[in-house]
Amino acid sequence: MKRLITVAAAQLGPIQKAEGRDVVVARMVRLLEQAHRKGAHVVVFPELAFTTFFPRWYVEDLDEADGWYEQTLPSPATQPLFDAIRRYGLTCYLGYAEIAHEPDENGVLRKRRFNTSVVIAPSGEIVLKYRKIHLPGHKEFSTLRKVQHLEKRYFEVGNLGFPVVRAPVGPVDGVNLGMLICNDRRWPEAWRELGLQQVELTMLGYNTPAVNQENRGFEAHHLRNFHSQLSIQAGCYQNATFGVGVAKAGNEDGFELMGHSIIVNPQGEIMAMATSWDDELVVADCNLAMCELGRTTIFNFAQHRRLEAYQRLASQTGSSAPAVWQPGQGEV
Ligand code: CDV
Repeated sequence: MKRLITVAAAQLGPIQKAEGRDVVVARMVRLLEQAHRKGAHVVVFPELAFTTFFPRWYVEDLDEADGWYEQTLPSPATQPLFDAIRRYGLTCYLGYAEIAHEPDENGVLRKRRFNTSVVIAPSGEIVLKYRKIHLPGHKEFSTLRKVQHLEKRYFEVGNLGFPVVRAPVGPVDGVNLGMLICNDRRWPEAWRELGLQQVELTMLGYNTPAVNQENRGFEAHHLRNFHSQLSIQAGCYQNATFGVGVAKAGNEDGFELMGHSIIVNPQGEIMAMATSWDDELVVADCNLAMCELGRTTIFNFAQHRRLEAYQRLASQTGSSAPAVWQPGQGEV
């Protein structure tokens, strides 16, 4: 039996450093209107959707950067977005920078900063929260880089694991919804955490520089998009889930972010793709029943996974060099 929902990737064009939330929220509301007109049930926005990709800018004192973060959701500035979600009866994925006043791992109450996403129900209620786990970049100003990537300065590692929830979406009573944020999409462990909870729709937003900024050797420009799509398509196929990867794209104060937002099916095929580096909505009809084939055959985890052979996965972080074989030694 078909379980059909219409999914929209709401790509955002660039947001300049000087631009305020009022301008961005109005653009997002326009995308929600379009999504409604096109019959979408769920809309996915990018990572850190309300601001420019601020981790490229160094600040000495993080308290001076509070303006990039949300202290409450909704706030007076973001309320129009929640009003539109309610008006159009949409489920929504939203990425934002979060300030939370909560105890740390030592039980000390303090101001904490996370790169966060939420699922918002058509009622405006927040259904599920995820805090980004794979934070790329560095903590201190780097003189080796042309462009800073200070996510490790601006955010703590997420402390909510990889949650999945079953919630109604449009005409379908229960859809297993999961989230990743940007760099997480490159890590198979993150997808597998969701796959082990039978995720059916994996939503993720990203801000990915259009060229590799690491400055450690040449990477051809087209590979940026290739690696992004490769990761999302493989994650969807290997975990029998639909996936929606949504960019913040374009030229932000002279720094380019790639676009190519995509909707992917559980076979790993791209169903729809953005073609601009601007605000753009792409839509696809997703039959969630398609998730069953992979989940019950080649990726039937209960039948085929071999935990006894995966010791390193949860006990070792960095790679280690293998034993060196010498001629005449025989089989190692
Ligand atoms: N915002 C990100 O997480 N960006 C990374 C870049 C730095 C590689 C990404 O994985 O797209």
